[in-house]
Amino acid sequence: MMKRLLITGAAGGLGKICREGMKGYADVIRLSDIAPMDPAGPNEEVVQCDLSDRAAVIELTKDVDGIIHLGGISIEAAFDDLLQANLAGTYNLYEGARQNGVKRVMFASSNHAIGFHKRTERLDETARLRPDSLYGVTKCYGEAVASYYYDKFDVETVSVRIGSCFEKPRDRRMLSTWMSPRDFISLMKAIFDAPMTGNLVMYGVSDNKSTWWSNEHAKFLGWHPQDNTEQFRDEIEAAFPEEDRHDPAVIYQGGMYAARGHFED
Ligand code: NAI
Ligand code: 15L
Repeated sequence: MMKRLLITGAAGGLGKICREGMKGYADVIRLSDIAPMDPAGPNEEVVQCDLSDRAAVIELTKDVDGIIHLGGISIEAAFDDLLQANLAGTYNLYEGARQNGVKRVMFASSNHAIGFHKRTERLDETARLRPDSLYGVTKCYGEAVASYYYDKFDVETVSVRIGSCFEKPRDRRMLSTWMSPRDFISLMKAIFDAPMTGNLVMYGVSDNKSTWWSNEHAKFLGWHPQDNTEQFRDEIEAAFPEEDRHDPAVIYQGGMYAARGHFED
């Protein structure tokens, strides 16, 4: 069993799911966020920390065996904000991992790293990076940092290009991109159970009938998603009008992220 697992972004949506779902997975779970969190329960440590503060992050990653890195800005935003939270934040995290000998990181990448691919394409890990937003660009950067820290320093990473991880799909697009919280947690466990991962890029998506992404190359993880969106299809199709296939938000996998103009204009 792992001694200490660090979860960044622990006050966020996925962070809360992880706090609950990973209970008992390690002797100690260290929870961190810039925002306040509920007080530590049994076998938990709570450390409030800004990922852009390098010295604090080096301290945060001490005596840690694995990291689930969820912290950062999770939507499109101004470059200067992304610069601190996602670019400096991810660099600091990997520096901490290297300096403190952390073996493996799960990096929460996003489908917005490849969001300018069309929905008619089926992608695997070899797909060309086609970010659909400044936010998506920061996820490409995170994947590149992970690659560098593996090749040069042996810090393993699984970069998971998460689709849409919420309780239920929220629109027609999410019938293809949805990942259930249950599948998210089983993937986190599979990532840290695996004897080795190297530097792996994969998609965080449930077993949806209409998926655009293939995880054939990641089968060695032994992860089998249990859920799919067919149970929600009738409800979603009744609630949202039929899509216009000429609409860029429908043409591209990133949806509105691809269709919107530049955030800073
Ligand atoms: P969220 O926005 O609910 O949580 C992110 C957390 O990071 C927040 O609690 C926030 O306070 C924290 N944070 C932001 N800046 C920080 C900083 N400078 N220092 C420390 N903590 C900071 O987002 P959510 O949905 O929980 O996503 C978690 C991760 O997964 C994010 O990296 C996001 O980009 C990624 N992701 C999530 C998807 C989803 O469907 N929920 C889809 C694709 C990627
Ligand atoms: C993401 O990367 C975001 O963090 C999340 O809020 C959703 O927008 C998701 O992608 C999505 O594409 O549905």
